[in-house]
Amino acid sequence: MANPLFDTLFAAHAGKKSVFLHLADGSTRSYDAFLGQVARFANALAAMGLEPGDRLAAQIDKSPEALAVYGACVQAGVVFLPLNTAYTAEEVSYFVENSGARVFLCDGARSENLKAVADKAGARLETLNANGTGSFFDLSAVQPDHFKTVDRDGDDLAAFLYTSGTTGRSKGAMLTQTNLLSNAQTLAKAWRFNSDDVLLHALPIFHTHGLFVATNITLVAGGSIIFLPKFDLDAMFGWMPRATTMMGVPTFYTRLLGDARLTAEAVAHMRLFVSGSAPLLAETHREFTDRTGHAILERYGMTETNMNTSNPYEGERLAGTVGFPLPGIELVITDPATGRELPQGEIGQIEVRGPNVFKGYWQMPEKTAEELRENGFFITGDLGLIDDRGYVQIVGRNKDLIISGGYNIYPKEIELLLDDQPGVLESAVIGVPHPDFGESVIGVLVAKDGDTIDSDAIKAAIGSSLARFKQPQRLVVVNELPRNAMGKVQKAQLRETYKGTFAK
Ligand code: MCA
Ligand code: AMP
Repeated sequence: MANPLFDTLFAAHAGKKSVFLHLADGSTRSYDAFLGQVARFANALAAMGLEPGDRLAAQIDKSPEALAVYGACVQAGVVFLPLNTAYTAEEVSYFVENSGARVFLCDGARSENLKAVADKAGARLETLNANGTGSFFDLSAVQPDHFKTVDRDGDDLAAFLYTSGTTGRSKGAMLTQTNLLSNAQTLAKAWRFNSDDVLLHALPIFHTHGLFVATNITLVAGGSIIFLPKFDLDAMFGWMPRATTMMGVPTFYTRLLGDARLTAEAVAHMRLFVSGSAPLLAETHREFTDRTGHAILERYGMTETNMNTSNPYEGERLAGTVGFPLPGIELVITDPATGRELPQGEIGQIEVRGPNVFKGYWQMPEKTAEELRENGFFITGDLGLIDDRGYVQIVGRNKDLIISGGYNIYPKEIELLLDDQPGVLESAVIGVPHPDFGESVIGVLVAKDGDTIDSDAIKAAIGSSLARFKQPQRLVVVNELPRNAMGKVQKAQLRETYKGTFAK
């Protein structure tokens, strides 16, 4: 037996003195030092009594140690559950409880606030701070830097990533070792990653993009990462001359384009720019090529599937498309009503099948059955077509979802909160174009008969429950919501009405 994910991504680099991480302060972390930290953390997990298959939830800032927690979970066979650092205690509480996490790692500054969350869920609370210190680090400091890797099968779970649903209730997507490993290997090959690559990494590491796509690919290739705490234009331009590749959400690209420092000379050392997590406007793609000579490579993925399609490394990277299905991954367009496959060129729902597709939603067999067909095809909820050259185009969504700056926001979750506010009869939450975030959130409210709505009071009230990035940028009060003959709220009409709200 072995542990395919750990053996390939981590153990393969044992003893290497070469740089794995370049840090913002100019220091570096070698592969060897990083793996020592991983092993000490894995020993600490075992010392706490965690067993293979147990879950560890982590709401911690981006740091080399945070990345080492991921490695330690893989080595110890523990299922890693990273959480957005913007989530409120109320939001986190659901994930920790629902996953049955035995350990919950948080930042020391938030531990007082989150103690009740851990206690309620029966999880052990430990801290890990952005500078690498904390009670979990202390536990690990006395541990040896060798750990006997726990045997795992490709079908065993490696991570849970929560993704919201149209009902407003988040679902834990169960990702196996094979899901993560197959995708990392496929992408490393497709995008020609090698040990000389230096990836400019400014994404958060609690989502698929920053953790699995960016980090796992670099680990497969044995390259190095410029590991920045967050996206910051000065840091990006400062480090760019030392990087060979960058991955980002469309907001990264529009922000780079908005800065006069983006020139062909500034990116002369780069061989590849990748974009994903949200639609990249064709206009952004073209402007970037005009300014730098680089055609951004756009790809398409999901939490449940990792990456499904990619524009070609060699060959035309077509603006407004997400390229071709990756090797080993099937993609079909089907009729949403019948599930039957549609001819090339017709718009329908996108379904995918392959080793990248997750195992199902944690303890939600009905939800899993609704989206994951018995024949292995996953219904993505995205609408698209395959053009006459085989390029996949995403034309819309069959699910009520807003993507703001690469973060997914499910209107239902916000509507449920708004509907509970004083004076509110009902609400509709929509996404409208935003020059920086791609889309931004607007809440449309209807008052109860004879009541008035205090928008400021509502904004303040929902602030403690809802992560900042999900909060409506604007609340508007209307007499009634537009409905069709069936009584369904016409969100398309609302989006049309408010589309100019954030125009440049
Ligand atoms: C921050 N804020 C936001 C967002 N981010 N508001 C709306 N949408 C956002 N995405 C708010 C904060 O709450 C704060 O509000 C203010 O903006 C400044 O916060 P700061 O942290 O300084 O923000 P920023 O540096 O401007 O961040 C914008 C960002 C960041 C760089 C675009 O959101 C980001 O790194 N996004 C990447 C997300 C990502 O990795 N997605 C991948 C998902 P206030 O001032 O009011 O307090 S994985 C996925 O989707 C699939 C699998 C795939 O295909 O990859
Ligand atoms: P998540 O559930 O956070 O993994 O978000 C996945 C969703 O992001 C997909 O279902 C798409 O709607 C969207 N997405 C990801 N990449 C792209 C892309 N390149 N173009 C358009 N939408 C994308």
